[in-house]
Amino acid sequence: MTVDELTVEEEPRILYQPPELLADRSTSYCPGCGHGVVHRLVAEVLGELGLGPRTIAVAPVGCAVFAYDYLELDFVEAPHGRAPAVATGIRRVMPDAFVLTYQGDGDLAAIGTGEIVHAAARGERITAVFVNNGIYGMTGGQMAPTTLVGQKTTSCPTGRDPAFTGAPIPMTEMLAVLPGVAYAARGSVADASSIGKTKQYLRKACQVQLAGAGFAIVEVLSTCPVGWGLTPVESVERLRDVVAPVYPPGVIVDRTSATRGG
Ligand SMILES: Cc1ncc(C[n+]2csc(CCOP(=O)(O)OP(=O)(O)O)c2C)c(N)n1
Repeated sequence: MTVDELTVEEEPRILYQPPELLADRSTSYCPGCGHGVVHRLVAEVLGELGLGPRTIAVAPVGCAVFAYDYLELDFVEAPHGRAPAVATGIRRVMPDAFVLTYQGDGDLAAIGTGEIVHAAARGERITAVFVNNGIYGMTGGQMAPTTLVGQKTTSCPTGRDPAFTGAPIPMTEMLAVLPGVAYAARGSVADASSIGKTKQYLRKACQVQLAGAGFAIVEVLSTCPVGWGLTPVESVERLRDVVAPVYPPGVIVDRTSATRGG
């Protein structure tokens, strides 16, 4: 075989391009943090649906807030827990906007419980992304309502005791019983397959808003290696083997097609 015969004449195939809505900058998230994966999925879905220019995203306090640094979207920062209330106002005065909230579990399931419950109950036409890493990441790894039984955190160093602090709250299942919730699903960043499914859930949750069908939420089980005291690899293993059995991924309710479960 001659060198000429070895020459590749075809144009190189592009296998992957970063989504246009993801900013081209280095991250300030900790190594192994799941927020970056969720950002990429949000950027991909909004880009594929052509929603970037009309999206107004709302992120509150917590590591979630840095989304405004990495997503090329218009953002409003809400006070801790208040993203669904701020999003409601935006949605009602700007009916043509696509409104997305991006909240952590300390934010959505603790200080912001009232806001998310009532936004869901009203069937607000917003798409909520709920990143559940099981602790308060930004402030040093304290217990959240989602912390697993027995899990050690900086505010329950001997492990969460349900006799003292109650059982973990399955927020998305709780919200899913409300008739205003058109779609609720739970994904995970544990592995490539879970990430692919999470993208499908996010896409559907955006389409629900476009169809005016009601409130849509996607919880994403995520990692916080620094807060959990684990390496990034140990964190995804824990997410898959310990966290996901307690919070099973899948579609929790889909009232747009009158099916439940799955
Ligand atoms: C009103 C108010 N209370 C408390 C705080 C302190 N605070 C900042 S972030 C945070 C927890 C965020 O946790 P979570 O929503 O789970 O996000 P993560 O950082 O884990 O992604 C708290 C309690 C605050 N900024 N404002």
